[in-house]
Amino acid sequence: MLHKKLKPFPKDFLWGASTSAYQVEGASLEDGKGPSCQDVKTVPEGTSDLKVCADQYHRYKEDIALMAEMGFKTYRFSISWSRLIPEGTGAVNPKGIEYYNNLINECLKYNIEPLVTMFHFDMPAALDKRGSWGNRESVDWFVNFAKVMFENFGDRVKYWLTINEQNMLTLVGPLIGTLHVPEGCTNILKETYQQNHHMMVAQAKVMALCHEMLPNAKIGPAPNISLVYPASCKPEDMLAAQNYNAIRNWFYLDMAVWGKYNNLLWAYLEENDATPDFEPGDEEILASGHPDFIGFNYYNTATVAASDGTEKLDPGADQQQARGEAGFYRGIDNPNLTKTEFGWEIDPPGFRSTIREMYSRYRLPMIVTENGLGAYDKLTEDGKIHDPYRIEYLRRHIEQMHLAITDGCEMMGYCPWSAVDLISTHEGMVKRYGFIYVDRDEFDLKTLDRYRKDSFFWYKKVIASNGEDLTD
Ligand code: BGP
Repeated sequence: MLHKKLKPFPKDFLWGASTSAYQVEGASLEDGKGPSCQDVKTVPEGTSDLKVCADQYHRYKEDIALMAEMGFKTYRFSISWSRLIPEGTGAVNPKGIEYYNNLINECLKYNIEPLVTMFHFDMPAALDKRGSWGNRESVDWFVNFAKVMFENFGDRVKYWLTINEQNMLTLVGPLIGTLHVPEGCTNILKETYQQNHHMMVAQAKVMALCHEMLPNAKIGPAPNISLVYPASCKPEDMLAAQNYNAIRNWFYLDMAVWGKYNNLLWAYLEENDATPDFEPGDEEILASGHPDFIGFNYYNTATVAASDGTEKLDPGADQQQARGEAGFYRGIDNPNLTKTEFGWEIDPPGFRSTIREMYSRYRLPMIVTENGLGAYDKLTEDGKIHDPYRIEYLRRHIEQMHLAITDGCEMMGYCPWSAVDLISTHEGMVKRYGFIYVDRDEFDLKTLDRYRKDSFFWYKKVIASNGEDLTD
């Protein structure tokens, strides 16, 4: 659709950016924080541990001041479960409450709306030992954690996100250090989807609890959604695209919005003898949780062809790679797209089609909770970071979001990844995403001082013009 005139961004559009606790905070065992699964995992060779990260725990005031300088309307951060409740259940850590109170108040001081992710890849290690999401009790653990957050922060936090990228936890859990597979497990897929089922039940309960405890707050899921293209117009490729769209994308949103298993996903699980067990009452619980909006992370689309029956799951594949599964789909590179330095395809028009598709399926307002470019930024002698590649990437995505708004899609906000440089899920500190540069290397902590990248000044103009001025 070619538009002659673009609709403006909504006037209360939430411009901001994102981080997650275990990737940005550091202070991993300070002030009573218990370890999370991220603190006890073996990090990939050659990458930093997660002890200090960007040290936001000690530098939040400086970081929030810089976000305010950019004109942020919102800051999406996550709350570390084991900072709040060190053992995951039981005693609450007063220092944890204090830290998040300070962080929230600091945001509000500058009229920055806190957008809180409740769970971002960091199960308390104590609960990991008890089976993590594989233990049915995880539903109650998560509901209790949510209650503690609602009670302590619900007077000031209006926007909540439940589970970050539940689809990636399920599809590539071991890569991001989260999937707990019990010893002797003979059907890993069934175990994985059982864990996933517990997360779904927990999410539905928490959405219902939020509406009950905080009637003025809004809550939604935050999956990673990438529209899946067929490799060609061959009908078999289209069927494969529908398969992978269901497995990767729609299942998670069908569940969050309608409380129902996607039929293609269910058929895939049946085929693999991997359907999860339901407890009595689960169907009702799933149907009782309703999001007010959809948060979603978008990095790029995926492309698949028909399976020829020989595909094997590649254990090294990450969040943005369609791997292929015999009988369902074969992941391929899209020859029409370029890639980032870290091998992720770049597809701004795919952002527009992903938004359009989501809106036509669910008709809920949407907020982009991640989008961004990981790159090897360099600090120059005179304290500058020239990142025209990031400006270009973000500009092209914002243009497409603008077109999607003109297409009639309801967008609430845009929070690229990331506000501040932080540690990547599996590629260390060198894969930088921030508007704010952090002076540290992979293993040398240096000064941890903050520097404004060129993209910082550019994004400030974008926000000041409410998305109208995207020039350098
Ligand atoms: C998403 C995660 C983030 C983040 C981002 C970039 O999958 O929600 O936590 O890190 O991707 O990915 P990476 O760090 O692998 O480059």
